[in-house]
Amino acid sequence: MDEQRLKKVSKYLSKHLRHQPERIGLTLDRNGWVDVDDLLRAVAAHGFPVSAAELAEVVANNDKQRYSVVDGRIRANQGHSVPVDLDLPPLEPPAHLYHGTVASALPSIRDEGLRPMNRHNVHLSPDRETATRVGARRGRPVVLTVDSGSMRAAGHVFYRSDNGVWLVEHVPPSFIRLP
Ligand code: HQG
Repeated sequence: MDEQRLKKVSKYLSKHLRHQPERIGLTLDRNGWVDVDDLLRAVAAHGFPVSAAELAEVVANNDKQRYSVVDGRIRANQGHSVPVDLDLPPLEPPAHLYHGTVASALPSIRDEGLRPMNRHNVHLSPDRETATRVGARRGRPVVLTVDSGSMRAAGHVFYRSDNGVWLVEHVPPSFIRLP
């Protein structure tokens, strides 16, 4: 499958496994899983046929490992806006994590800290390079350093998705180093 098709299928999957499953008649279970067969039937029925081989390739070759397949079921590893419980164990974060954003968000981040916005959690990156890529989706990237070690010590709970994205409910401004 070429890069372009890979990306297109991945975007289509993200849309329906994270945000709008009902749009193609899917119901995710409480942990975000759906049968692969049901998914393939649903996408075909809604005018976007994907073969089992293509799906396997997207899951295996996705640049961010966005999906997991276990026992014939598939889910998105992170990024949901629909209510799902990823059932991740709390994890000790490294001393610092990073968040990629853009300058226009800084005044409000300075006031209220980092908020999940439309997702369930604030997404943090383990390194600056990744955070730079995340920020660059919106314009010229600005990378914030988060004092995750101090946050943990203050009682904030961190999780890490199966594809290595760190998740936390909120980052208060006092734990953010602004540029
Ligand atoms: C900003 C992609 C104003 C925040 C990426 C970001 C990531 C605030 C935007 C994953 C704010 C939310 C998530 C505040 C946060 N005031 N703006 N208080 N708090 N923001 O897309 O972190 O490709 O929901 O800086 O790689 O950009 O989808 O979050 O700019 O891992 O797999 O509000 O999405 O992964 O945007 O990206 P998003 P994000 P996928």
